[in-house]
Amino acid sequence: MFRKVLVANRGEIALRIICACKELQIQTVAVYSEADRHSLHVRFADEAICIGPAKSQESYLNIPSIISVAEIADVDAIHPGYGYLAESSYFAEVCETCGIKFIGPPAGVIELMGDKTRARKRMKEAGLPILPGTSIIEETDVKLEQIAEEVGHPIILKAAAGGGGRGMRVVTKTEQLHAALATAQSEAESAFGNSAIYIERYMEKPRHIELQILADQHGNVIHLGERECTIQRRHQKLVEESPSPIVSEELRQELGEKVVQAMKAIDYQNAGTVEFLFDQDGSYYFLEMNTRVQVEHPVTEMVTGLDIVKEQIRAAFGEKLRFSQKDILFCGHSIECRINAESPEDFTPSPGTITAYHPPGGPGIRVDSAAYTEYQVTSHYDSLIAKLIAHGRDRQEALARMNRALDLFVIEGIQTSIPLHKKIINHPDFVNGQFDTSFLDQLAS
Ligand code: MV4
Repeated sequence: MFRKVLVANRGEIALRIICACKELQIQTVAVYSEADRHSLHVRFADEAICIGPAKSQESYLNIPSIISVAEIADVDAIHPGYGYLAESSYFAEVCETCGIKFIGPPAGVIELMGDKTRARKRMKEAGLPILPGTSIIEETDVKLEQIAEEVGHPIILKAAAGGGGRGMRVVTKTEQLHAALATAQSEAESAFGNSAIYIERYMEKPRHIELQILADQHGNVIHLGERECTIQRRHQKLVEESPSPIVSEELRQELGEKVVQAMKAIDYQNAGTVEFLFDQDGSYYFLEMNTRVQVEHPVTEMVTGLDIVKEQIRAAFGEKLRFSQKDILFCGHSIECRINAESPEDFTPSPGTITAYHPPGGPGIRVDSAAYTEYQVTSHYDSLIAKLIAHGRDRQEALARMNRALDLFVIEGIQTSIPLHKKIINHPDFVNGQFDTSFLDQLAS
């Protein structure tokens, strides 16, 4: 097994990766910014090295600094977590060149999935249904209107280098098309340094459901079922669960088989997530793929009993998957609430010092967090302070546990999304499992 791993991240996910390494008896090296000197990932790693100032660009995104630390500390591998460099094919390539194992898929696969139009085309060839759409379009394309008509209104403009919902624009009338395209292109250029835009048929009130997959370096691929991620606000997920209330055992098997086949077709390796949009009539379409461990991976861990981060490390080392699909059993139901430091009024970030912190525990409760009393939430980083995960024999028990855990979660000194989470999980539509992407808009009004 690897002797030493560098954790190229901060916060709860850095801690989560350190936990996995400890269980595998792997030494860890933390990297941290000047703002994170007193962080728990620094305390619990075997070694910790400062890589720059608070600004992410100069620290957690600073490839030369991170590679220097990897060389000096003599690590075998780097785990990128999520965000930051996790989906940088360039970073994965630099690691490969330096003889450091990047814990994730090969650079070429990250690059393929990072281009959302290439990913669509490749996944269609591999047998996944996709929405009607185009490859990259140009302002100067003759008969742009005709292309849009063929795709079918309403349409949505998306950034080819985007993902996760950023830089999307819905167009309902042909007359708006040219203006919308120009805006989308300039937004994509400033957000991703790439102005490429493609068109997709717009699905109204969909559900977002994703499949977790695991693949080794020997051609074996399995899926770990789905996660329901429809409850989002401004493309930030707030509540996730597994299984989805609308996925039957037959559908899970059908989706799983298709996704495993598609992943084999691209020689996928390591953990990954394939996202789908589900329509009201039950039809589903490939949306995009995330080539990293995701924030919401714990709900899958709770229902499968697997440790996805340890599996990522084992796969990256070259071990064979120790399970075949029939060994994966789904047990009970799990729900995650992402507790953010934010104002309940306008949902803006609420930085400050946590003056009291007491996380809930007890049967069926898990908290993934790097917070503590006196912890300073800074505006330099994202506002996630804890992931509260409940597990129960069924959805009803998971919900009851989540409810009491939200009641017993003490976080003082800053404002949090806990009141909003209580409102969401007690709403009749959520309790009944009947919701779509408009759920939060309706909750607010
Ligand atoms: C869409 C869509 C409707 N039609 N694509 C948002 C997240 C990103 N991964 C893709 N997103 C969407 N893509 C087509 N063709 C609607 C959304 C969308 C959404 C999806 C899932 C959950 C919440 C959402 C909120 C707004 C938009």
